[in-house]
Amino acid sequence: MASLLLLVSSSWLLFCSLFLTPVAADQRASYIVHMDKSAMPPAHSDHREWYSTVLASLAAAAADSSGAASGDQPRLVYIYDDALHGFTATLSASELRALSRAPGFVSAYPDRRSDITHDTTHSTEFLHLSPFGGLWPAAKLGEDVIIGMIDTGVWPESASFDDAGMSPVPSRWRGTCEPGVAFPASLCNRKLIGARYFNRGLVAANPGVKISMNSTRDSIGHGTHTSSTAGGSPVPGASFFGYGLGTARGVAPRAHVAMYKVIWHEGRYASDVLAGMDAAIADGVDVISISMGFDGVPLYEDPVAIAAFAAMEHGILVSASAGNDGPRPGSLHNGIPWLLTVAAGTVDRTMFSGTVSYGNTTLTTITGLTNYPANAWVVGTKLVYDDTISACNSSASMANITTSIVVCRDTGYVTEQLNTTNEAGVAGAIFITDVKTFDDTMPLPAIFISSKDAPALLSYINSTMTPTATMKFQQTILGTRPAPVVAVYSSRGPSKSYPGVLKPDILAPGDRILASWAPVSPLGLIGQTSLGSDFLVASGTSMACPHASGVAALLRAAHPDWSPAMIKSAMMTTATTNDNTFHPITDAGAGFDGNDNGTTASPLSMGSGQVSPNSAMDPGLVYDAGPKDFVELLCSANYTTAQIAAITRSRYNCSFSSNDVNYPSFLASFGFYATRGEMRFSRTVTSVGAGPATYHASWVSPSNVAVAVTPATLEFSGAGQKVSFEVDIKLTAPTPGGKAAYGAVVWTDTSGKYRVRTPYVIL
Ligand SMILES: *[C@@H]1O[C@H](CO)[C@@H](O)[C@H](O)[C@H]1NC(C)=O
Ligand SMILES: *[C@@H]1O[C@H](CO)[C@@H](O)[C@H](O)[C@H]1NC(C)=O
Ligand SMILES: *[C@@H]1O[C@H](CO)[C@@H](O)[C@H](O)[C@H]1NC(C)=O
Ligand SMILES: *[C@@H]1O[C@H](CO)[C@@H](O)[C@H](O)[C@H]1NC(C)=O
Ligand SMILES: *[C@@H]1O[C@H](CO)[C@@H](O)[C@H](O)[C@H]1NC(C)=O
Ligand SMILES: *[C@@H]1O[C@H](CO)[C@@H](O)[C@H](O)[C@H]1NC(C)=O
Ligand SMILES: *[C@@H]1O[C@H](CO)[C@@H](O)[C@H](O)[C@H]1NC(C)=O
Ligand SMILES: *[C@@H]1O[C@H](CO)[C@@H](O)[C@H](O)[C@H]1NC(C)=O
Ligand SMILES: CC(=O)N[C@H]1CO[C@H](CO)[C@@H](O)[C@@H]1O
Repeated sequence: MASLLLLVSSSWLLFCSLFLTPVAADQRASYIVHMDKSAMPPAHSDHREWYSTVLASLAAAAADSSGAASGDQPRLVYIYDDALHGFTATLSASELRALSRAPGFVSAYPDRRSDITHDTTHSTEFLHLSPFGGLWPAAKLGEDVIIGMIDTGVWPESASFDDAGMSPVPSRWRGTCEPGVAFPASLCNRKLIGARYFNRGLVAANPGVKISMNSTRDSIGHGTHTSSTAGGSPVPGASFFGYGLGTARGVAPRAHVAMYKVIWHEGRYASDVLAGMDAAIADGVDVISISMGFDGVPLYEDPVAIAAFAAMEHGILVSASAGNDGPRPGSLHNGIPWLLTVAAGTVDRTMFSGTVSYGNTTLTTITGLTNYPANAWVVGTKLVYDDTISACNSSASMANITTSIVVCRDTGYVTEQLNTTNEAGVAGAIFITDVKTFDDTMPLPAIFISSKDAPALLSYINSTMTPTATMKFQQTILGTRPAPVVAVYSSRGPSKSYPGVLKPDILAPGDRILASWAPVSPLGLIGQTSLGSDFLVASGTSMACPHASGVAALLRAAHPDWSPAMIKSAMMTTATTNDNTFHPITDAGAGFDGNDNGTTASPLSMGSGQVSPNSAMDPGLVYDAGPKDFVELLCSANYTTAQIAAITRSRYNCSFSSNDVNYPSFLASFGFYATRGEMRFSRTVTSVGAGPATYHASWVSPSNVAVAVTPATLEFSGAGQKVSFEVDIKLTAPTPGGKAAYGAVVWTDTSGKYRVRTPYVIL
């Protein structure tokens, strides 16, 4: 159902998730209960006492009605007050019925367990972050900003959490360093300023469960990776077994980090996620980064949506991963209008390269894919290619060539073939295969070469009695073009939970990202020897999200007065839509994606484009929106009063409703195979540039779409001024193949300094 948004093959993680028996229907189960705090009877001193009293009265009422002596009481698991008003408690069916009649009750639903499945040294440079100009110096590298991570915990000894040179813990910080197993409070410092863990929901649903690491210590690695990506200190000489060697640093290297561990080897529960986010809000974080999501839940039962609404009200920007279920359209989660939804793209570094050099008088060198974890060379070694052994599926057939490099054809079972060649004990293996990424271990020196490079090698082997080759490993190649490319696995819009807003919002580096890891699980293998590493290269929207969170933290430092929506708008309207070849960003999943023609990435895969931190610092105009605007959005969605109250924590009578929130993008839905349609959007922009300015509208549209912007010129006398306009988007003819049409509306100022771009999609 939900997943950790990291793609690492199971053999690298040795990760096992326990499947625990569900609670039988007649027993108590955990429920998340929303209460209307304004309805608290005045007799109670505070909400805690009120909730306890309500629960105690339930036990009595249920015991009376069943006539049974009740030894077993309903139990409070959590009391929430910042992310939502309410609690998690273990209730029987009759207690739940009694509770639903209690004054102040809003709604209740069972706690959700989601099975955890598996679905940077260089990335800061790729984002053009530089100590000499732009957002890094303007934001003092994120000084004084606090990033709250909702994740699997942290490995506090990692060099990324060294606090040398960090400013003191801000006095407004209300968080703690909660002691636990293998995690004394002394492990927090000026970098890692908070560490808390939440598993009471997990334990309540599975009485007697043994928690393998009952503390904030990360025994998975995911949280260590995401938190060091967002706000890790610089670590010179970082690499993953020699690959990607360089200085690893977070996007906001001077920001403080606080970890809220809510994901466990033993499972993940909505009640624990809510508790972690509730605490982050209360503790005073500035940005929340959450690299996971809940699939297929409505907004009013989605813990991320509920807590993110409260976070927005507290001025906290929430950045969340889109998911790794792409390129299927509509595969995205966290498609929540009031947070930033992040898709994953590649960076300009080919991480795992090796070379094969061969020839007699003239040497040919070809580059291939490898992750063999050693700085090894296999020099001048005999090459063997033979039809009888090239399937590389029998170690016996290779018995006589153990001092040679064997050339294998990909039979569709590369992992097994690698295993077989390793078992055979050959000196090395060259695989002819067009696979583009490989996350399993390579236990022997092996390189994948493309079918394009293979014929020359094979004819060389055929041309001489003693063909030889030299293989080199740990080659990291920079300047890969094109980059970024939207990763195949990155989940696509539209959003299922709120289809009226264009999602995802933005693209950030997520593919092959090097960052700190918990050195607990074996990550590499040479022969039969398992190797650990302090760093890991991982891919997924899990890795993209903390890049965006780090940029948001830098913007928070540079513009302390901006609302979360302003920060988000600045990131979106300045995002770049071209790659490093100056052509439109392409989509590795295009072709699979019914919404795309050819290879250009659509806004449904990359949102507004690749985040561009230095431009986001000074966007010219922003689209602001606050809690009231999103309440009007909820009012337009036909939710019940209780459903809206579960998100907003107060009852609104929805006298105003609008599905047209002031969002920096547009989504018009006319239905599949629509031949015509027209939609009007109202928007208000706020000038954040210095002095007077004049902006002119322009747009980019396919031939079957007509766009009109009224007025087409906006005048601003100075910073802070707001001006409104309307955008009419009209479909004049069907889009071929029932696909989505897309384009953009752009405001350009007369000085030529600002370009404020908002994409649109017609579905
Ligand atoms: C985990 O540690 C906390 C704090 O020491 C303790 O209260 C709790 O009972 C522990 N939980 C489990 C499942 O061992
Ligand atoms: C190995 O592959 C070859 C060619 O695909 C096949 O004929 C043979 O049966 C396979 N042998 C084993 C042991 O799987
Ligand atoms: C290996 O070499 C031995 C001795 O020359 C020979 O008998 C045997 O058939 C060879 N095995 C293979 C698999 O080629
Ligand atoms: C690899 O080979 C070993 C024996 O050497 C075997 O136990 C293991 O199951 C094999 N793994 C795969 C993925 O084939
Ligand atoms: C190897 O050379 C022979 C004879 O020159 C030729 O018939 C055969 O096709 C060649 N094989 C490859 C794989 O190039
Ligand atoms: C050496 O390589 C050249 C060029 O690839 C080729 O023409 C020639 O036949 C090769 N000679 C031998 C002895 O393999
Ligand atoms: C809400 O309900 C009204 C009336 O039933 C309907 O016309 C409208 O399409 C619904 N809106 C949504 C977003 O479902
Ligand atoms: C509901 O909206 C109406 C009209 O705006 C207002 O007069 C009334 O006070 C509101 N009721 C509540 C309970 O907020
Ligand atoms: C890959 C793909 O679908 N390409 C199509 C894009 O649209 C043009 C014009 O409609 C077609 O000719 C291509 O085949």
